[in-house]
Amino acid sequence: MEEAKPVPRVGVVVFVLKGKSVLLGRRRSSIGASTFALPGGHLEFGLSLTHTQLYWLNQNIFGSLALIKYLSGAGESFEECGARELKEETGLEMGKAEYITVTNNLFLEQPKPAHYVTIFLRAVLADPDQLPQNLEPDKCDGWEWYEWDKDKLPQPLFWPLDQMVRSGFNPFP
Ligand code: 8DG
Ligand code: MG
Ligand code: MG
Repeated sequence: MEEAKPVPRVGVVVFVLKGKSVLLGRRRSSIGASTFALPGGHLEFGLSLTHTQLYWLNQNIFGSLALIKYLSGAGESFEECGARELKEETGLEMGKAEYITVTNNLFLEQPKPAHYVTIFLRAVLADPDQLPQNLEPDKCDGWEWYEWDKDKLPQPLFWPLDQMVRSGFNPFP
């Protein structure tokens, strides 16, 4: 069988802000292994229906996007994705969140090269006292708060994040 051609994917990652600090974890995943990165993951179509069923719904309920989303689970928003990934990876409940920037990253150093358009959100916690847990220990060594100061951030940072720090980017409003 012919090998499928790679396509870009969408990542959604979250600067969880607490005081002067952000939440970082050392990755175990193949992309960026052993570097410190933000919580986050892939934007999902979230489809519990087949394409045919989804098309039928769209034709028959007069294109009400809210109702189609409700019935099928399709079409995750950036904020829904960020909140879901944060919860899956750390157990934390995301509070108020907003989009801050997007980057276009090519990861060629992998046996399976990847291309990600990465959406960055900033968010606060729903409950500022809630503690992060390492819920995916196969993908991350653990989560800690690190002060946003280029001399105090842990090293090495995941390179997309490292590039942002070097460019003087600041996730705080
Ligand atoms: P999932 O199965 O839970 O959906 O995916 P994941 O295993 O949690 O995905 P991920 O690798 O953590 O995130 C998806 C991609 O987003 C990652 O491979 C590359 C891109 N990405 C960046 N910067 C960052 C970052 O700081 N943190 C994370 N987690 N991903 C990032 O470009
Ligand atoms: Mg994930
Ligand atoms: Mg992840």
